[in-house]
Amino acid sequence: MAVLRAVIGFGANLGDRLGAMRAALAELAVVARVERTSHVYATAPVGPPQPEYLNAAALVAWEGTSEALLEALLGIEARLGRVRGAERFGPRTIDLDVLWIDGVAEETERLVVPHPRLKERAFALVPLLEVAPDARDPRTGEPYVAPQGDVVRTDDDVLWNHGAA
Ligand code: A4P
Ligand code: MG
Repeated sequence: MAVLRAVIGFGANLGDRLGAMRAALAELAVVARVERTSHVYATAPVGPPQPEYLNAAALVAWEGTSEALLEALLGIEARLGRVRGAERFGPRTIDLDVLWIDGVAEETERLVVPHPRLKERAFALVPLLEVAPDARDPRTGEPYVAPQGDVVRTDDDVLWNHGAA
């Protein structure tokens, strides 16, 4: 089975945001090899008015198909108690997205890779480039460049605390 090199995006803007992100990463580490994790970024919400987000990213090696990776992420979201609201882009306790897979461009009913709004989203691209600075758009071969956005790096890592002495 092929091993995919993938970047998973983490987002949360309700409840114990950092706790939910760390719990999601711990679950992800059970099924994938986590190779790098980013700092946690405080980001202004994009979409309807809602609380501020935390966003982060993890670079993983995934043994299996991209669809199976998505299924694993949806399972983690469900176990962590995410309730999908009616509102698109609305608030969430935990959102796990397949942001990018090395060399893969695909579009099925269930999964679009790279994430369709990746290039316009600083809150996704800034953490992605922290864990995969060499990431390129699989369609054009161009390196990604983070757009301007209201994204502030915190002292926390999604995995452990860089800030602690
Ligand atoms: N799906 C298709 N492609 C993918 C992919 N690459 N990764 C499908 C993950 N899922 C993908 O997802 C709906 C369906 O998308 C999934 O079942 C899967 O089959 P969802 O998580 O239920 O829906 P959603 O997240 O509400 O919608 P969407 O369009 O994914 O929202 P976004 O684009 O993720 O936006 N502002 C800040 N600052 N930070 C954020 O993280 N996030 C959003 C959500 C809005 N504003 C934000 C943030
Ligand atoms: Mg999502």
